[in-house]
Amino acid sequence: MRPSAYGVAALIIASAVDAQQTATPAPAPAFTFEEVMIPMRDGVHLQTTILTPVDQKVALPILFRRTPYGVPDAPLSRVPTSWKELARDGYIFVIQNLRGRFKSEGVFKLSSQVNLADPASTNETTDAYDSIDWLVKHVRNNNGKVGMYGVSYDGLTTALALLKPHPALKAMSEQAAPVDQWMNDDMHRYGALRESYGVEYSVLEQADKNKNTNFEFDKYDTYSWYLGLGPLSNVNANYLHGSIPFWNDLVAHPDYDSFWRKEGWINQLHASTVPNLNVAGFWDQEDPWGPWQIFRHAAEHDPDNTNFMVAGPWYHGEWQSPKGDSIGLIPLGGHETAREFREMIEAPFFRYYLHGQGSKPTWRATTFQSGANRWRTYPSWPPGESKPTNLYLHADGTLSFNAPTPAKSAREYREYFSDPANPVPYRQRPISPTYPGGDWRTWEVADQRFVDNRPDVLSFVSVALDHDLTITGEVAADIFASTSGTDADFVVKLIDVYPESAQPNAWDADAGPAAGVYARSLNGYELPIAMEIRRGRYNSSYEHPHPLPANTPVEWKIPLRDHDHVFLKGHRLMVQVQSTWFPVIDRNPQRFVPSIYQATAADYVGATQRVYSSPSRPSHLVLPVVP
Ligand code: PG9
Repeated sequence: MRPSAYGVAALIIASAVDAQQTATPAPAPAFTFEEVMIPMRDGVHLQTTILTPVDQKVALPILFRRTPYGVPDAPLSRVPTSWKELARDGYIFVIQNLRGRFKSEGVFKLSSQVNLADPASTNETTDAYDSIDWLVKHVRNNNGKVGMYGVSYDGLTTALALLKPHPALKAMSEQAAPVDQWMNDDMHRYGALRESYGVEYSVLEQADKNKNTNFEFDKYDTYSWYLGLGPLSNVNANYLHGSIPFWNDLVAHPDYDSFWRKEGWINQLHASTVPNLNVAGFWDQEDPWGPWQIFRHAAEHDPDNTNFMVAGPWYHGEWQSPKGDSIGLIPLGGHETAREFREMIEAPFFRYYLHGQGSKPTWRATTFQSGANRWRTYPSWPPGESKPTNLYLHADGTLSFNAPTPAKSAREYREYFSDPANPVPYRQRPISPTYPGGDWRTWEVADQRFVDNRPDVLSFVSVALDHDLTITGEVAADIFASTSGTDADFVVKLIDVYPESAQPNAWDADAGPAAGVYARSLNGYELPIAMEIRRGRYNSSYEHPHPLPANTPVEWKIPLRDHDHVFLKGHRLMVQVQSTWFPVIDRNPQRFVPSIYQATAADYVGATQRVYSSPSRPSHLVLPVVP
């Protein structure tokens, strides 16, 4: 990782900020600095930095973060932005490198496996336990209460402590933690490989113990690089040569087998074991799913109401950035959502549980509702008043709340030719490398007009809304589709289309900084609200992939996650359907093969895809509409 404040994806924001702080010598450190090697139960020592406020007068709680990205190794010159609100209350900040990273001993496996039945095993749950035990006994002037927090990997190591928490762990905030890397989040979407992320992240963390390593591309446009790479087997054959253990695991386990079931640590969580503030971004390009699963699993047994959910209009980790006043081009009504989150929600949460001041949240979920641009609190999630409402795709390219009728359905489907040799880019080319960052962070809000005219993307559009339409809760797609091949992917996007006028519109004046990938105006902007992919081989079983029957319509159920958005009056709804999303998702060969990692170039074939719309095959989205 390079020490640019928000460079290497937001995943490493806090660590990046820490590293940046260490770049200049500290004339007057805000914290005293101490580095220790904390022993684990198996004798491995973990490199840990302890930062104590220089003006500490009373015993303070510890805020503990565990990271693979590197800890500050010199005094900080000032309080990092993301800590400011917390630091006002007074904490001893402790940051630890995971085993096998930087000066920490042991091996970094990039694994979430936790086997509590094996007393001899060590994992992120036992390392958190052992570290907390050591900290409360050895850190001077601590008050015996520990909080854990962190974004993404640091959120994962936080959340894994839920499985066997140390008694001194009194509160935590997992933020964007993945929970099952085959089902969703960083590495796959329901078994469809996140190719560019999988390659680049595995290299980032496993190429060199002592640093974060950016994969060296020989061209800027990674779309063209991954296309030139050809079949996935070439990743190892031509570049990694088996040197990256996590990539080797991905390749060895294409299906949802016992390896991935063990990686899916969430299956062991059925209760709220520690007060937890789960945090998710609605436009998180890495881990949008995990926090909602942790929230739901912990809610299975939560008699003391200690399990909370916060979600906002954020890319991965944006809630720890200075402001969060826009997402891409889209302004957020003058709100600084990131600062507001930290001030109004995160700091009071830890203040209550670790300092015993203030009061417990009375809500179960708080969101920043996009479109309306306001904070909302809910006593339950999804809120009871949301009604699942079908939004139908029609064969004439329209979208409406009316089901297809026999009369209207003279034409029963729309079709396109999906060509793996010319896949639909997931964002506008050139597609820069994932790391060290850039437009990767905001691609999920990019104006989808960049694919509007592709013959292999179907768009369905509604009339302009005559009233605001609020969706709060889970969105899903239920598509009837066929392929002329024997395997296929379908990507579904729900889009908010801004009104168009020849004049600059009201939003343009205060639009956020325009990254190169965006159109310059919000006139007609096509803002994705929800996007997801399903891979046909896993339609009937995740464990045992099956070929699709060629030229036969089948039902595709595609979960599109939780959302809270208002489509404003005058806007239109759009749904786009396509079968490639490259290179964030690897190309489906479209001819069934036992493992896509073993596919040859000849296995990648074009196929005709049909999306049906008829009374018996009514492709639709299910929207949680608030009346
Ligand atoms: N999304 C990154 C990650 C988390 C956990 C496992 C693998 C990758 C991150 O931002 O840390």
